[in-house]
Amino acid sequence: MPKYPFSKPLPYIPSKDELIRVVVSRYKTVEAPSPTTDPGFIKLRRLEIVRIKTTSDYLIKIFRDVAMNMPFLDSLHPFYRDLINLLLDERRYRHSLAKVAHAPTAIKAIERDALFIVRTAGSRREILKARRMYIGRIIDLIEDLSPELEYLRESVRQLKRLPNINPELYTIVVAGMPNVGKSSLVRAVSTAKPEVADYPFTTKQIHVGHISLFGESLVQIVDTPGLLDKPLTELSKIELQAVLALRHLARVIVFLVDPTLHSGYELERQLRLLQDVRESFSNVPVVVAINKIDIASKEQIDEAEQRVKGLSVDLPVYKISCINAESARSFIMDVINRFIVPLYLEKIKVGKLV
Ligand SMILES: Nc1nc2c(ncn2[C@@H]2O[C@H](COP(=O)(O)OP(=O)(O)OP(=O)(O)O)[C@@H](O)[C@H]2O)c(=O)[nH]1
Ligand SMILES: [Mg+2]
Repeated sequence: MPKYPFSKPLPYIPSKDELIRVVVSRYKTVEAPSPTTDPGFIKLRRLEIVRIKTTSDYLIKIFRDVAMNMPFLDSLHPFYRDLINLLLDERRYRHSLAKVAHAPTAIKAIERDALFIVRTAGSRREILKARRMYIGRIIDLIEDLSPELEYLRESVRQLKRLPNINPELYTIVVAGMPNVGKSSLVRAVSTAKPEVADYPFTTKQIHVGHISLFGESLVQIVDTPGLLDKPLTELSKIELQAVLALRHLARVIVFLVDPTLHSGYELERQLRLLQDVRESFSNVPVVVAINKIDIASKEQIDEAEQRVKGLSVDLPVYKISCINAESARSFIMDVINRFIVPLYLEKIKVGKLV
């Protein structure tokens, strides 16, 4: 599976010091063979021209690679745009990239000036003066780019923290208080062992399982331990925004309720979280599943169902048991048929991609 959201690996960005070191040492080691009969001055001129061109080409390639291979933020999925907004200062990122992208033009100008002096030089001294001027201006240029290079280096470090989730798949997000059965649900319904992805701003990892639909892995189910299992007001502002980025991914949210007291949370508390999630993800349909019906009493199940229905009559409510894989799967297939298949058919009808 490729690393989302980038289509190619993030480039390596050298620091200012690395660049200066490499430029100086490479400059000295470039050689330009010339006939032994040539006078020393001619040899020096030929060598100097090759050194200047080689050094410029080397730097230009580095800066072009950075400019072309750093992600173009506008083309990323809104889920990733939201997370990147929290991780980076977009304006500064764009400015840094623009400055690096412009560097090859400035290098070419320095090269042109230096080559002119070398070609018209009448003495060894003039050539050495051109060398000092060329290297001096190149180092100034690198020094001048230093804050931008540093910022891009930092950006790469941050961008590597983005979770590896495919936003092109239809996503079911699972929420509910701790211990209500979220992981059991994901395990029961997804084909392979869920993949684990780090989630920015938390020490938490999310688990992503895949579900086949029409013979293709079109659906993913995301378990969010530690994120959508406590009152959202307890999250820091930045954590909350990171969690809310999930609304760009989620086509439906499955909210699990434990009607027994096994999970250790009163119904009241679970329903408050449900309300929280519904408000925060107001553009995403929420489905409630009363879990653990294998051990819950009829009274507990009825009470939970009535209380959920009391919140909103049109909230779909299921009764399931996640330790029974059949029950979990038929529940998820129902959710998929109801909320995802119509989107898929619509997509096929208009012939566009997700
Ligand atoms: N009897 C019964 N036990 C269940 C059911 N679903 C989950 N459990 C049990 O409940 C406990 C918690 O389940 P998990 O799937 O780990 O719950 P979770 O919501 O992922 O918990 P956190 O990751 O801690 O938030 C485990 O011991 C499960 O075996 C169910 O339908 N019936
Ligand atoms: Mg879990």
